[in-house]
Amino acid sequence: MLQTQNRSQELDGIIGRRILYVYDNGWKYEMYVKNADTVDYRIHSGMVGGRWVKDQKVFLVRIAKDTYKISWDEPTGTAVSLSYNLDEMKIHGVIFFPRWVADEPMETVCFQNDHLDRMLAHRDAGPTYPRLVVDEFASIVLIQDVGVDREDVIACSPGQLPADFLAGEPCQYRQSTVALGN
Ligand code: FER
Repeated sequence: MLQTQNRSQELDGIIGRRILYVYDNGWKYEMYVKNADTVDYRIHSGMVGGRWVKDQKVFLVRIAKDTYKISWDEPTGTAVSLSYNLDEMKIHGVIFFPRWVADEPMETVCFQNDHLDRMLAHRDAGPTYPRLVVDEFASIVLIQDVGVDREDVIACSPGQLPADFLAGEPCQYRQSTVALGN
């Protein structure tokens, strides 16, 4: 019990946050840290732009003050490890794509929750190797404290969002100089 309490206090600074960021390679991602072991996310642009996922189980740890690491393995076989420095508004991400995703990225562009069997079949069919490793820094555009366990934070595909998505939304930290854009 005490352990659970300590852990949730330790993660207070990231749980319940919506974080929007742009990788240095131009890929734009949105993460919602729903609770201590669950995320929802949406990929606005990049190799698998349009892909979105709810209730992905993850490992979430605090590394240092305002700095957290989130890691997980996707049903597609893609493995992800992300370090969030919320003070400096910077992220470093490593994405390990299996070969089949690198060859056919559009196969993963969907609301994954509705296609889990297809993703698992692809993962098992491969090919897995050689993997495509994407190692990139990202700049955080926005951090918003929206609260835990909400289903309406990530609730549609990026393509279905209104043009003024998040325009004028309050930001927990200082506003980044990176434009939200589209
Ligand atoms: C991220 C990098 C990769 C991220 C999610 C992924 C929400 C997922 C990739 C995939 O499954 O294709 O920063 O944040």
